[in-house]
Amino acid sequence: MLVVRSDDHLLHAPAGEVYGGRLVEPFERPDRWNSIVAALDAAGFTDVREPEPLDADALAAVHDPRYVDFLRTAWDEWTADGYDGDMIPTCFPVRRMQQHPPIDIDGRLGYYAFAAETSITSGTWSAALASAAIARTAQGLVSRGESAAFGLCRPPGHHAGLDYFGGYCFLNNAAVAAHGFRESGAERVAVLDVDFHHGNGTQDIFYDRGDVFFASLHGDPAHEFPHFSGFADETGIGAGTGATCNYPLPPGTGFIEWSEALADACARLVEHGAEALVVSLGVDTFGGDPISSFELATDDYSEMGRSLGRLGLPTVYVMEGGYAVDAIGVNTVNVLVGHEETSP
Ligand code: 6XA
Ligand code: ZN
Repeated sequence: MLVVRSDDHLLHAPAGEVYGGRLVEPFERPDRWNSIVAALDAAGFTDVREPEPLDADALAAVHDPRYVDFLRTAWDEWTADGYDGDMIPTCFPVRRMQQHPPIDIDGRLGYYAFAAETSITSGTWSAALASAAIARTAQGLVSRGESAAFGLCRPPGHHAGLDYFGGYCFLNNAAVAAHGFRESGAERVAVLDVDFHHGNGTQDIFYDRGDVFFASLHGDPAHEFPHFSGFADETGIGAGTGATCNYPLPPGTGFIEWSEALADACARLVEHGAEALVVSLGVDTFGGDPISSFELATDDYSEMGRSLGRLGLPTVYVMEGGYAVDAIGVNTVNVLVGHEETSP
């Protein structure tokens, strides 16, 4: 399987993350990438490509252009206002407040954020753009005939919605790939999100579209981030009615129960007629993950990959979460190897 990756991820390295009332070392940090690359190298995934530059239309198709402009200029506006720390949102437009972006950058930061653990730094825009370009490049390679590709995206993307960031995500890489498949001729596309957290951003972007089916298996938002999205009764709207499918699962979920949900999600996406598949691949479902509560084991990821490969669809994997840094490489690679074992 081809791998698409870029050193530009290094440009995004916030100094801290708001967690448990403290500013701690971010869980989503550059050495995650090193762990995955080391495991890819060890497993012989040597066909590595750099991302091609992203055309502007690819972002405009899945994000509000005003939000993209905000991300592009945010750091310069922040420093022009005299600030020099990372941009951490602190004020949000909650119920019964005005829902429009103010002029000053502090206000716009809160307007476009949905969570405060995610900072914007001097290099965040460049890193996020490269990450989205990785997803688009991987999709392009698959649309041109590769059976599957892995986009080692960092920062991740599945929490980034039409016009908001949070959960370590800025641009929605999976959505860029899914829309890319549509542009390349697939009538129907599926995004399957196996990260521990609900892919609220991907759901948001495709919620009213019938051409992109979205399924997510995740920690029940009654207990887990992103708290306000990912419940089973969120099933799509308008033309997208029935094309969103959520599997909220309880803390302590192990691979047997998780696999039952996966089988159901796979049956649904086949039923939907998907001609191409984007997998939001987070491995924070691992039992040793420091911020999650599922109990998957390293070998389970091989079986997960075999199940996904059996779908026989042109597939792009995009990297999402996973924070047990020593284990995420092998867990990720196990999925890709499993996929190759069973895909036609
Ligand atoms: C914030 C937790 C963010 C989790 C982000 C993630 N306390 N998403 O892994 O997949
Ligand atoms: Zn996650």
